[in-house]
Amino acid sequence: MSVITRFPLVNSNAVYSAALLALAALLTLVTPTQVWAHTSLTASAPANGQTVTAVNQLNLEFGAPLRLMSVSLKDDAGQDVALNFKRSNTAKARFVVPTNAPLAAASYQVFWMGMGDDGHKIEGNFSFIVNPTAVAVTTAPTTE
Ligand SMILES: [Cu+2]
Repeated sequence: MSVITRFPLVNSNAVYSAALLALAALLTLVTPTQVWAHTSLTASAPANGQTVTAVNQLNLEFGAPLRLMSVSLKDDAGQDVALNFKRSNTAKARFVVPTNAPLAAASYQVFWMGMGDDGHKIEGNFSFIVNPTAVAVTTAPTTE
């Protein structure tokens, strides 16, 4: 009668756990944060904080498609400025919202609100200045 004794070099459960931990760590490193968080405005024209000489439309670009539910524009006197905005029925990442007329010289705030794929509300705002006599200043796209 022989006694067979196994001397595993490593415990297979330990290897499995270590592999899972390594995989989890790798996924954390390579997965963009957008997967976990709601999308947001990645760029706009005019850009946040930008001074421009003229504006007849607002361009909004998001990190992932959403349904844009509302966009409103206020000047520095708190007055609503008319936009030709139409609520989107399909999710898109880029939107162009024309103004009803070229914007007068003032500073402006844009408030936007969208609906993500999971039905959650996402909102934000950005501001810019219209100054027809300004030398156009370019700024990096906003990350807000
Ligand atoms: Cu959500």
